[in-house]
Amino acid sequence: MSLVYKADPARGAEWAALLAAKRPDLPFHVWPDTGDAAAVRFLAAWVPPADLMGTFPNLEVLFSVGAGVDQFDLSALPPQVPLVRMVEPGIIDAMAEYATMSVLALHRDLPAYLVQQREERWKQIRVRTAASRGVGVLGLGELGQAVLARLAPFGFRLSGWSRSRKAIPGVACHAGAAELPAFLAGCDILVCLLPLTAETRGFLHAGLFAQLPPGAGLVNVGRGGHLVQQDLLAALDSGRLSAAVLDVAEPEPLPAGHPFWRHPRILLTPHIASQTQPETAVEALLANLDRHARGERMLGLVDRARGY
Ligand code: NDP
Ligand code: OXD
Repeated sequence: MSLVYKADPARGAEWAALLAAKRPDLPFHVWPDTGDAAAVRFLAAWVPPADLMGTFPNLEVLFSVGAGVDQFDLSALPPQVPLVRMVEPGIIDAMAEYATMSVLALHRDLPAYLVQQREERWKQIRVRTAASRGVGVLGLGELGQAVLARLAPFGFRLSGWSRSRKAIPGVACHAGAAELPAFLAGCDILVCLLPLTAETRGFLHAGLFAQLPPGAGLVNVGRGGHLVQQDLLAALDSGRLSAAVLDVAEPEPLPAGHPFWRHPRILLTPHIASQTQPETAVEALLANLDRHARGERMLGLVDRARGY
């Protein structure tokens, strides 16, 4: 019975050292080394091999090394093989940091000041209080809730939106399509932390931007596929949106010359809002292997019908 890791090899070497110390009885291989493929019961991958079950005929569990699973073709996975996404404190903490940085950057007009600095212009923009600003998070899962908790001490009016109803102290929670307009109307800064599914592809589009307060800011830390790029450019041009922080794009990396690279109102980072941390990820995976061995539900088990 063995475990194969198929993602960034440098981090794979860290996984190898951690697993050798914590579970020396569990043979571990970093792709393209698989050892005896018939002995592989567990695969931790960012992108699985094309012919997954042909490659690993006795696979029992497929783990995503990331929190998202949109890179997996769920219809190609046999029903008996559970797909488990990564729920681990390293990803959650880094996302809370990045989202806080982005919300504060938009709240304190950083994109406008970066433009002014390049133009050698010394011009003050009136400082608005946090209490006068609404910050809303699309997606109230592991990451969305952690982001809201980290933002709470700043004093923004906080709100969130999800498919099923949540109750989070200090956060105005909205649920479902019927409550989306009321949620958007209160978001001076909107953070997208939805998973990318058939329902959420293209979610950040002109019709949604039109429901935000004029001059709202956008943070997309979900997936590039959530955003209709032309609609963002038009909304920035018209002033409907004031600025955007984008950590994800489609495709990644963006091609040379893409308008996002040099747009004065876009802050762009290369999908680094958060990263799986080997130390905590290996702990999370081993805890899930123990649950699996006991026949219990694993943490982060993906519901294939919902796609997340
Ligand atoms: P979760 O599955 O824990 O949470 C997803 C949330 O989105 C849930 O609240 C869910 O609602 C809500 N949701 C999903 N679909 C819909 C819908 N159609 N309508 C309304 N609400 C919906 O995911 P995580 O918080 O762990 O991660 C979210 C995403 O963040 C990942 O899928 C990934 O794409 C992205 N990510 C980005 C990273 C980066 O570095 N940029 C790093 C890690 C993740 P409900 O609670 O009702 O189910
Ligand atoms: C993830 C990511 O899904 O890094 O974990 O985007």
